[in-house]
Amino acid sequence: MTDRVIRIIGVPIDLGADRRGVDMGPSAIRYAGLNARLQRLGWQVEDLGNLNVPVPETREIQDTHLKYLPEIAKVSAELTETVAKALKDGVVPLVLGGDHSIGIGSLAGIAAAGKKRGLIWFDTHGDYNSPQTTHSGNIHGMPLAVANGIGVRELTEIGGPGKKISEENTVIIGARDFDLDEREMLHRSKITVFTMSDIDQLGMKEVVSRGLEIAGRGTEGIHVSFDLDVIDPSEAPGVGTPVAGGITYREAHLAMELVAESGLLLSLDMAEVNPILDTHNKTAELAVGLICSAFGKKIF
Ligand code: HAR
Ligand code: MN
Ligand code: MN
Ligand code: MN
Repeated sequence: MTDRVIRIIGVPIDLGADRRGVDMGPSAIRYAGLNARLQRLGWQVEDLGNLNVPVPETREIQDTHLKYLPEIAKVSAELTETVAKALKDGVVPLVLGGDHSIGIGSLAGIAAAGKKRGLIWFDTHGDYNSPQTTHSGNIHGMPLAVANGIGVRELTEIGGPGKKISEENTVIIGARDFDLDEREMLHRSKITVFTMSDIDQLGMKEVVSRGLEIAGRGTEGIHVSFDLDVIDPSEAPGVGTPVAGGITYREAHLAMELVAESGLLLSLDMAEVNPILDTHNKTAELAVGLICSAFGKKIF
């Protein structure tokens, strides 16, 4: 029954983002009843607690193009090992952010475990900046680029040299806010991008079906990295960087239900919950609901 074990890994990090608060994401998500709800779905849950993450007040920014690089590199390396170990142990890693720099360690951990996996990245943002293209210097705007070998070696070589994703099997869904050079780089890559406009035109069902086909083609399964800011701020106000025009509550659930139905899901990140900006833990509760949908909760 080891395939029915979910291992929760909390990463209370906000060093990758400007706005403080997403470091409290793992607490808020647990408070919303994550463990008990997964157990009710029939999963065994092992909660590892949180990785050790320094708070920004104890550190100084050294490079304004790569804020908190040494600290984020260290946390990412630890997350890489933790995720790789989970996969070797045959359990399902569920990584709770924290800002989306957690994607660096998740994807490096999957690669380090020798798994060929597709990736679906639900996000308002491309997270495909380099130290040259970033306007903010925030590393949470870079994890997908890092996983694809773009950026400084302190980040790209975590878990070993080489790309951590297969571009052909990587899909972004829900994007609506790119930096100009970031957009150019993504156009030049083989990553597939479904924007909000694509979702408007095709519908979420078709977009996710196509995404699963692309991510699942020739792979052992898929990793889903879910940035809560992909959801419209009216439904998910508690996120680090809210942007209008996002997916609805039901579209988000439908996406996760389709992921569950595909049987392809092997690991999951939930990122960017910001309890300070949330109203009565609404966004954290939504995060728990989406995790449950992804892990097989059916309405009927
Ligand atoms: N593109 C902008 C930057 O690089 C904003 C990135 C915001 N990222 C997240 N994660 N919230 O998706 O700073
Ligand atoms: Mn993101
Ligand atoms: Mn985002
Ligand atoms: Mn620019």
